[in-house]
Amino acid sequence: MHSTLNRRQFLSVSALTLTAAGLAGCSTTATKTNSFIGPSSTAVSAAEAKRHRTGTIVQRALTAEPVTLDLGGKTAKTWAYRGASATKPLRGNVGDTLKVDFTNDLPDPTSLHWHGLALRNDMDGVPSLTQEPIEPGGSFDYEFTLPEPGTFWFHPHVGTQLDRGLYAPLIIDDPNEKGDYDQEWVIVLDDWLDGVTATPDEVLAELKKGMMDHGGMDMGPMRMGNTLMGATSPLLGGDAGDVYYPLYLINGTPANDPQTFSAKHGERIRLRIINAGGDTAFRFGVTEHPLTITHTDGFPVEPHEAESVVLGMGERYDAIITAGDGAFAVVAEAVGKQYQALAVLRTGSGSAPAKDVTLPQTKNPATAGDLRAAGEVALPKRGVDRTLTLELTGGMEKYDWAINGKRMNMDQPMRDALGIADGERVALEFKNSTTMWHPMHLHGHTYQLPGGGPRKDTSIVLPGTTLRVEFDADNPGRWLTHCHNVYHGEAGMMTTIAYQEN
Ligand SMILES: [Cu+2]
Repeated sequence: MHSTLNRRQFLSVSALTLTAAGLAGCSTTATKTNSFIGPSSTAVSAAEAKRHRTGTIVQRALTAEPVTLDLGGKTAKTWAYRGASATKPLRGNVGDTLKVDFTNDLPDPTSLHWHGLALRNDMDGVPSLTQEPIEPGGSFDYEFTLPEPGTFWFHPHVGTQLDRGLYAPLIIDDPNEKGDYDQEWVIVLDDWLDGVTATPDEVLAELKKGMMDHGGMDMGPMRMGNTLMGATSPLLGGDAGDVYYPLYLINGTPANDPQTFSAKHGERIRLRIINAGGDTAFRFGVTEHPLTITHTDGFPVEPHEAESVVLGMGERYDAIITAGDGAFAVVAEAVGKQYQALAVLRTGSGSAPAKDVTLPQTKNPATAGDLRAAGEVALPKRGVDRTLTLELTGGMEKYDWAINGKRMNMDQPMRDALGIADGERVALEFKNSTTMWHPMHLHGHTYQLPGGGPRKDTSIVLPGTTLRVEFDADNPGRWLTHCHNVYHGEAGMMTTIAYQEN
């Protein structure tokens, strides 16, 4: 039997739970906790009412359920969505209301998080922070205004679930944008192990047992159980990843069964590339096709030519290519891991590219630091009202990844919350004091990188470096910021940024 909470019921349950969580928290912070705006506050509905709305309702049904996949001849039991997938995105126009009737047919609680959207806080899908977990057999109606056009995606915000098949793109169109291209392909990159070598929960348990520091090894990546030792990359400033994956996928298919994209010679193709991986940065490119990068994390940038581009987990890049004559390899190299995902671009005759085809290495791949925000999305110049320093701490030995030395406990997500006030310009300083890179993600906002850099919601922070970004506090609520390495996040590298009550 399905239990359904309508919006009003869930809001009251949610309010009670948050109060209880605040009281149960450390007594010295209980007062502070209660002075933050909650997801059901009038400030949240007031912010929603101010969003541009078309009046169109896009209604979809989505079910999370156990499935069996054929991955290039390997059978994998996993969890996925009925109603959306890498090749079947959710899609709407900016200003439309997206209504998703979501059912949980998984054996575990779950939620839907809409990655990158500055949406209303009570629809952000973070259990015990913005809503109750959706129990097995339960359902939940997500309903919110699509706030910005661009390439987004969604996944659960519970445990390691996103490293199963639980993800799909959410594409938001701007009907007024004159897209100068003939075709559009959504390209979802993923590292895969679920149901092949282990479940993500088993991997996390293994990682939590701890291991030796695997930096400084120079014999290349070495598998030990489900962990990967010695996977390093100069591009990532050291350790590339912790986890051994037997497969790398483009749109759900591995390199031995590649998807073929068909086009006509000379057509301009917009690629919307999404890294949905759990522990892998990808270097993406198309052989013999320079990329013109036009967007990152949904927001336009000044067009930038590149041979390839690096995406951390959670990042998106849009790029235009002009299709050549023949058959070409669409490659996503698992950075530092010596494997790659593959698809084929075909416009004419010619043999399919070999599985071990490599991207040219004549130029450094593009990263966010090479890009500049398009003028219309640059933040207006103003002084910073508040600076929050988030020191990224922890390591492989104890698997104690944290922010400011504090590991998030999702039973008490407000315990160490950092306060901000509505209307402030906030600087976030991600100071990486670990020996590994982290793709840091902020919910509910899109910050700007320094020096006129791009607007983004997920950024690679290299070891030993500090990345300072700025955003305008214009979306009241309680928002996570965390490492999008799902194992680091789950180990505790998360914190909450919360709007104070006026
Ligand atoms: Cu991390």
